Amino acid sequence: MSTRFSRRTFAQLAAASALAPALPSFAAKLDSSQSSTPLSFPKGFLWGSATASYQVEGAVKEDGRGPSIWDTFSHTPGKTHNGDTGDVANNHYHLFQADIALMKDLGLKTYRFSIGWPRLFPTGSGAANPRGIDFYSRLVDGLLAAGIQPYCTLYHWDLPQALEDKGGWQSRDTADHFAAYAGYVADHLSDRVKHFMTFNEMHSFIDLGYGNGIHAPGLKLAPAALNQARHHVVLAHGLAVQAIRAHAKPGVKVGLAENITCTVPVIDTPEHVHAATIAMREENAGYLNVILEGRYTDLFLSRQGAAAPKFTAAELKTIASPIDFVGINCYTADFVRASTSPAGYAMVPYPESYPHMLSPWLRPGPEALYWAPKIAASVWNIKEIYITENGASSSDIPTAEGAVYDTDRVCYLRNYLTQLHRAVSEGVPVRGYFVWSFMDNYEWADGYGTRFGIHYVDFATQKRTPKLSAHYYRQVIARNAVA
Ligand code: PNW
Repeated sequence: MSTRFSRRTFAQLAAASALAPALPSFAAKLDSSQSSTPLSFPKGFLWGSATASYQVEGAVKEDGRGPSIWDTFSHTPGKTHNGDTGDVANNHYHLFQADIALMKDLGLKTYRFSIGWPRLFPTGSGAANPRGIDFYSRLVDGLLAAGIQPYCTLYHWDLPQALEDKGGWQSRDTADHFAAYAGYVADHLSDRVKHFMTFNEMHSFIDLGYGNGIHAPGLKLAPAALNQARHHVVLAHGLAVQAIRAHAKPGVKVGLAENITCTVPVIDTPEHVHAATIAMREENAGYLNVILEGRYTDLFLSRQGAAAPKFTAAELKTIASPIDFVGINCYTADFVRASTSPAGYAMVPYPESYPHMLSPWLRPGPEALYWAPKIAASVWNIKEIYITENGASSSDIPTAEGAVYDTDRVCYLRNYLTQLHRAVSEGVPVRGYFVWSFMDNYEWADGYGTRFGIHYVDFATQKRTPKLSAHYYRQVIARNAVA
């Protein structure tokens, strides 16, 4: 018999100790009609959910839409799981009214969607296709009628193929075309949409699409070319911010949604917290830091060496055009420790035994939702933050009755929201949270095999079913508290 664990029950142990008399009264205090003390969020906290155009819309050849790099990439043999494409996806293009009804039923306060650039400009520039904006206009009207605030992303990875054919993000011209497209959207939607995000996850689509080639357009650029493409994207962001301001109705807010490196001190001590603070700037130097500070850090430039991007002072000024809010997409924690190296910090690799969700890269680190917004707000003096994505992939096998008990996703969300609550209670200016995703959808190169939704989608019938996590999130929204 193990010496560490006694076979005696807790009750026997308690009875043999001074605890015994206290037990009945302790039990009596538990009131099963009530939940625990609520971890409440401030009044008006925006509970939302997010999707992206190519991941849910389908209807890729309808109403004059031009092809995007994801149409090309997904139709190239061997690039995606099972050869899955977004041709049909969730057929949200046709089912959006029913999806809005489902959002309303859940109690969503806000919905983050993205606009498919090739619907509006089939070849990326030139004459607009009016049927393109018409779809998003109807989507926005439907959301507003349901009492749901639209948060609109302009670029969630579906670059018009015609622009890629001319160099894509390797070409400076693409930045100008993006700004023209952004201005057009502001012209047509800013009477009803009050929050625009230029890009979703520059870091992901540059590194995965142009760096290691596992996403569209599937290129593996050398470091100098990769840095230049990245520079064109941050420049496109700045130009688009200016174009939106020039075309939008007053009061419209502009920001972006970036999967920053979410630095978390390995231990909550001043030296490691300091290291995580330095790392926040340096690990995000090519993206959020240059956008918010208007300069590439010395360490970034020296780390890139001869491969550093070529830029002008005027470009840096454009890149740093003031924005109103920052969206943080947060899935994992990036652990940081203090170091005596010149950088002053070191990233801590994940041990092999670290658990992950269905996606191997998705290793839960709930403290990221405490530290990342807190450190970002202090480093860059940000006044308005949204968690524009947070969520998890789960195996999501329906029971015979069709229920999906995604308890792992519920635990993930509860743990992250508890940490977010901690940040908000300390006054970190997080104004809203968007769970990724509202429903299972086309998970890029992982196709339909990887599910992130809080609604289960049967892709053969397009039936949507709330998972346990949707019921959970409904409680969070209704109580405005961690449930
Ligand atoms: C984000 N990684 O992508 C995107 O914004 C969504 O479109 C996507 O569906 C969601 O997260 C879930 O993956 C990421 O490898 C893709 O670290 C890959 C990574 C991170 C984010």
